[in-house]
Amino acid sequence: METDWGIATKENNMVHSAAAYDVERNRADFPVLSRKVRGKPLVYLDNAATTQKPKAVIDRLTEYYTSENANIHRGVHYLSEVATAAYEEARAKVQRFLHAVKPQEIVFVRGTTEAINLVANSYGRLNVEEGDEVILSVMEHHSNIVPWQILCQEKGAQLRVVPVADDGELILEAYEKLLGPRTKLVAITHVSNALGTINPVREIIGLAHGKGIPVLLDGAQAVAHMPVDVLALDCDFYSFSGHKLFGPTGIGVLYGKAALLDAMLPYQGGGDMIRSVSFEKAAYNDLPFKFEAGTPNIAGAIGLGAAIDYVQRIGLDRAAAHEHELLHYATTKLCAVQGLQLVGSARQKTGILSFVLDGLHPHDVGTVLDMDGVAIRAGHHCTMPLMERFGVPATARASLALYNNREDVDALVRAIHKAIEVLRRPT
Ligand code: C6P
Repeated sequence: METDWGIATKENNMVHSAAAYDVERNRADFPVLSRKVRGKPLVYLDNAATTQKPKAVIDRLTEYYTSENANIHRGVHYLSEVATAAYEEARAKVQRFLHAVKPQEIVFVRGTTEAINLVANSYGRLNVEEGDEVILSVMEHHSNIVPWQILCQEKGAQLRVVPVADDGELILEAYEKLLGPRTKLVAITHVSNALGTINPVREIIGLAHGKGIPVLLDGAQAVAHMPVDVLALDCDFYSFSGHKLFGPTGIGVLYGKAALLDAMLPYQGGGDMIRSVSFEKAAYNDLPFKFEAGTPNIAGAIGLGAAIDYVQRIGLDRAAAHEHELLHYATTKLCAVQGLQLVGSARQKTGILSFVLDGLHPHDVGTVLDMDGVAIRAGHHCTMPLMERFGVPATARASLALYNNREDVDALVRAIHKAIEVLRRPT
């Protein structure tokens, strides 16, 4: 079953049992959630920045370094074979997770940022020329702005930007008008990290493909919160970071359609991405190795595979339903706080609650919340153009994950009341 919002529920993402969603059991899987911070129980609501890691992932990393560590694709010895098999199995897990056609379409990178830089430097350099255009939206993370800006400056091309309505939804009519004969690529976030808006990516892709334009989706804020099916979406590139999916830092994924990746030149040169080298020339390796120069983050990829196993056991569709219910609960509670304004109220949202409090700086709010063990993020969230659009320098942002519960939200609201009292107290 698929929705207009690009959310697919397929067998692969439903390997969990039909038992009721047990958030307390999920919490117990994450060791850090039982620690105290500043003498208070940790209330972790900074999941859009990075998620915590379940014991299954931590154990897999320990197991790898304890008994499997070796370099891959190179050695003739036993450990190298074991490590290579584990690394490639992780790639196959990502392929199944995203519903990609084949593992060759999965390139391991450091994270979303590197994935987008790869596309901008390789696909972009080859296909964007003077006078061409790349379409982004106002709600993009800097990682999906700056690489395109650098490319456009180098080529004499232009960025065209899809506006956002007051509720945080993209203005699709404006997007449609921007698509033109000079558009070489559309690069749009699947889910906004600062607003929580789930963009209508199926429609966005359909409109672009209608004019023969490829689409890159930034899935950094999507993959931990909904099943994603790149085949059903028919997107051309999809990127995400392992650390936002309960996996390790320093590992991420670029999905690309094989035909596009095949036609692209390497992004970086080095070991593993070549077939042969002389001082005159190099012949490049097959996909996906052509894009994986140097020793990769082997442990990271294997840890990401364990994270994927973990979320599939939980069931992303069930996690999404839980987070949606919690978002509704939190929205109602936050809206009842006097002087609090939510930024971003799209009809389709993940569990991101960006807010400002009358007369208080979000950084001060974040600092006071931290004194109560409540971890949120305050700042521009690497979306400065979006902050400008909403006329705020920054917001405070609480972001939910599959292990958050109503007690977390209650603690957040209590801490906000306290922050208001402390920060408004005359000195
Ligand atoms: N957003 C946040 O607190 P990296 O750093 O490469 O893993 O991910 C970059 C990135 C790209 N796109 C989106 C939509 C993102 O949310 C992020 C990371 C974090 O919102 C850190 S700024």
